[in-house]
Amino acid sequence: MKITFICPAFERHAQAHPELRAFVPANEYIGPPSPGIAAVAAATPEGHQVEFLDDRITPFDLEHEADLYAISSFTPAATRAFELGDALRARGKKVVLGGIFPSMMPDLAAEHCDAVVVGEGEGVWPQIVADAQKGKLAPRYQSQEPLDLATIKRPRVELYLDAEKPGAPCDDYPLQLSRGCPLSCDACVLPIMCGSRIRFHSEQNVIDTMTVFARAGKLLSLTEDTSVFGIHGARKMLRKFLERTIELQKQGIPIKLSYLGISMPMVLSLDPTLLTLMRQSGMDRFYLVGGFDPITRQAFGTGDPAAMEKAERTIARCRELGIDPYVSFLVGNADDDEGVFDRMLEFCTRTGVDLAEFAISTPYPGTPIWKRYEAEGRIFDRTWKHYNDANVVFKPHKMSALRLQEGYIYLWREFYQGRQELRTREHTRGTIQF
Ligand code: B12
Ligand code: SF4
Repeated sequence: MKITFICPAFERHAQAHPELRAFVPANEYIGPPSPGIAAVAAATPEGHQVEFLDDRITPFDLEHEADLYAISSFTPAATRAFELGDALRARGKKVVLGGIFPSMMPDLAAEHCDAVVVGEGEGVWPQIVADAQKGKLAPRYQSQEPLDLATIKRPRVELYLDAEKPGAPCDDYPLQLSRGCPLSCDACVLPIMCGSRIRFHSEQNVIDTMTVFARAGKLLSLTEDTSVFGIHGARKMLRKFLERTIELQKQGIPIKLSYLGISMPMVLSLDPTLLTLMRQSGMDRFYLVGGFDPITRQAFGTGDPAAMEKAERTIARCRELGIDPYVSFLVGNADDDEGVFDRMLEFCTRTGVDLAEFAISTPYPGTPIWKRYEAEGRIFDRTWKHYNDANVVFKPHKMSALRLQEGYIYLWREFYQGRQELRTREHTRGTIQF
């Protein structure tokens, strides 16, 4: 069979609000496709032709020919995923939908495909391919338990490299060390999607994946804050990973690491030897998330002095370590009143943060916050493409939806209007997830 994986288009900040382009002097981010596609493609049994099409880069041709379409979708991409599913099925094509959104909303997804995959795909994919070949797809597939990641094949990331548009490559790719998280932050889907135990990829798979990207000259980022947790052996694994990376770099493999994603207060708990290793591996940026954890929610939401002091220390600590803080601020949390916007801007001025992005709190389906807002009748917009952190889809607690939407634009404008020097920076240093 010919199997075509598709990453459907969705809107980033600048695409959702083109007016931002007038005052944000940063390069627009060309993000990677969902990491799930390469992971599932690797589990395809021998004897099938696999291709990957990135609808974000080149709009999918609705006359395309294949035997089976495998569409991956997180929430912002669900609108387009459903459009593609409907159009392909109207031509009699077989469509499988998987990813975070179909996993959280399987009944809705089922209306737009022949089979929905709930949860991790690698374990069920060989069966799906076999069933599709026999013309007997089941309506739903779900692994019975979390996968042992040590047993899976390395992701077929070459598919991503082949799909890059000449002259407009993806800015970076995430490198995953593990899946799962024992915490349950109210806005996060990860523990629900991947379970509460941190499970690790095999060292060999991580190294091999990293090497493929490195040889293609790609920047890699570590996007999971779980990497620095002092439980389940995660921090030990991160340390080992950094040591191996440094060794490989010494052997001449051109590995380029860009950032580690982490909740702001966690920076304060990291020990200096780990941070030294990070620097030695070339990683020189933290993607600091503010407004997701209770401390920074309080700092920006209520202006609580003790919480604010902690948030400020986070930035000071990054500076001491020579690691650039790039802050992703989340607004629209329950404590946020109209003062939140200026509190964030003043924080940036006081601490000298010169790279930031601003996102609107979004109740993603399946998360605790989604369930709470549903019960409270706060959710007024179910157009999934609006669930991209750039639109208000719920009734906020302490201001109107309109005020929150305006405040988000105000933050981007006010923050960047005095920072036009960003335009002169080298491409990577002047690119944000915008
Ligand atoms: C890595 C990551 C990124 C990376 C890569 C993004 C990407 N292209 O997916 C970066 C840092 C670039 C990023 C950015 C953004 N992200 Co992000 N990101 C994550 C993160 C940390 C992990 C996701 C992941 O890699 N999972 C592991 C892979 C293997 O799992 P998976 O893709 O789900 O695939 C598995 C299954 O779903 C299934 N599967 C998937 N597809 C298919 C298809 C088929 C056919 C089958 C059979 C199975 C299957 O099998 C796979 C393997 O088991 C999550 C946070 C979290 N805590 O979950 C957020 C998350 C996915 N991001 C999110 C968002 C909103 C964004 C942004 C849109 C934010 C913004 N406004 O800019 C941007 C988009 C940028 C872009 N791509 O251009 C949201 C999505 C919300 C939701 N519930 O749908 C999340 C959940 C964070 C959150 N807010 O809670 N992100
Ligand atoms: S945000 Fe991070 S710490 Fe919180 S539940 Fe998600 S993965 Fe775990």
